[in-house]
Amino acid sequence: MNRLNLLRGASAAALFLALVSASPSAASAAELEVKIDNFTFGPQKLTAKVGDTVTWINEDDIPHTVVSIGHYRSKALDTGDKFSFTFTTPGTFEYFCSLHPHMQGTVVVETTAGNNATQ
Ligand SMILES: [Cu+2]
Repeated sequence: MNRLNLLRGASAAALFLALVSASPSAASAAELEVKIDNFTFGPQKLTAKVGDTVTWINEDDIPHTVVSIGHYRSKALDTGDKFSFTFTTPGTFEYFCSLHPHMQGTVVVETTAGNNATQ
């Protein structure tokens, strides 16, 4: 498996990801980014696949959080801070900033089976 060669040099985080990925469909896991700036998540709606990791980066000059009730909750992110979450189930995950609840975004997580061409 080529995948094992990749993982051998990777971080413990990647190894953890491989261990928690019960399904082989997570083999093409990607790293996606959402930037926080000017009280806005960008892109506001992100499409990911099961197994993908989304990292939010606060590029604003005030703290923000990333909260998806029942799924994940970041601490207050200062400027330059990051928060990552790996999506292991398909679905539509709406989130917001608990400090500024009008700041909202969505991550749509699709299954990977037969659907690898679009982003
Ligand atoms: Cu905020």
